Amino acid sequence: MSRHSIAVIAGDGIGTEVVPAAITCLERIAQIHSLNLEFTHFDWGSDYYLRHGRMMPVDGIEQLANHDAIFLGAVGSPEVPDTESLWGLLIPIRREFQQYINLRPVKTLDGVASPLACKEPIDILIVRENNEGEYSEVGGRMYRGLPQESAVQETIFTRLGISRAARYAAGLAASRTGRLTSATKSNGIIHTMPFWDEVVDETVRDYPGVSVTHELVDALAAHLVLKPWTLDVIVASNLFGDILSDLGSSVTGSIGLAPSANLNPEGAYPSLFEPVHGSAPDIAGKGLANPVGQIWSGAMMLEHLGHPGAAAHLRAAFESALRDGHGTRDVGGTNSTSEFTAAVLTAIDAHAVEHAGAEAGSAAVGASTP
Ligand code: GGG
Repeated sequence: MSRHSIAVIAGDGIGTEVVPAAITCLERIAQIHSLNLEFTHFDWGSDYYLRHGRMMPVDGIEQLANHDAIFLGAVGSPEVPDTESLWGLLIPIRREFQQYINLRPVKTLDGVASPLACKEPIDILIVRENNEGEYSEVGGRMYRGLPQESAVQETIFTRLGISRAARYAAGLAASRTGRLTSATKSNGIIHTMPFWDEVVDETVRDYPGVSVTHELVDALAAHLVLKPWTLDVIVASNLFGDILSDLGSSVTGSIGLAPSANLNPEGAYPSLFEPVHGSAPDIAGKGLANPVGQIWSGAMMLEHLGHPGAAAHLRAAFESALRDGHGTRDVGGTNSTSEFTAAVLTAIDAHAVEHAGAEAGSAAVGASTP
């Protein structure tokens, strides 16, 4: 029996609702596929901050380092400054564990209506650079409260950071259609973005079957809304990737559906799996949250841990629950979080025979989408 220790940080708001829902599904999948998933829960997040003045303990990173993967819900609370909730937990984890790829699939699912008039299927992989770029603590504030108050925020791009994101994205593109789109803004951002373009081009030259198109991020945002089905793999900086993936998931029906994997592709450190959505304080505690993004992130985690058959089984289950009309309110349905989770559990059992023992291979770590 394969054993994996998984650190769980449900975090804030709806994270505390969708994480237990997803773990129930993962436990059922583990039973069927003879996996031993050991979940260790950490009560870190905004409530912890209000009690201790920090989002996680001083030795939080060391505590997480002993696990095979990290399963995160959401961070963010109206009672805690956003800079604290993000820079006190998620960003240090991404950086300390060199999770330099944030893989964010964007895909239409049967049973979920897209707001777009044209119903062509969408199947995009967004590769977001996850360790540098616009997310930088370099800078500062001067003359607070005075008329000359000013703020400087430096954007940091390195050859290493750009090339490893481009290499990962090109590898994915090579295993799919060979089409890679790079998000740029080299007409306006005149130092970092031409550098980004050059390093992407140099890197992609090593992949003869891959052609890269540079699209200005504003035009690419419009492209995602007007003709998303013509896009395949997108590589983008930290900020551009974050914005494009929220937009992309909304185009497929709801940000509540969107999963993500924060990957250390070398496996030297644990990778982290989380839905793209945040803590959604407006609906927290009401049983309205859509657990698909969290469950799908769980499937990406299973795939990363070397269990593509179990991952495919879990994806098939939530897909079939959606197809059968069991949606939460954000996708036009009437299910509560627990009703939808019950429908996924039923579908897991219904698909057990066809998926049990089928550990079919996949092309890239965490890349497979339903
Ligand atoms: N699901 C994790 C979460 O709560 N994310 C909120 C957020 O603001 N993330 C920013 C980011 O991914 O950079």
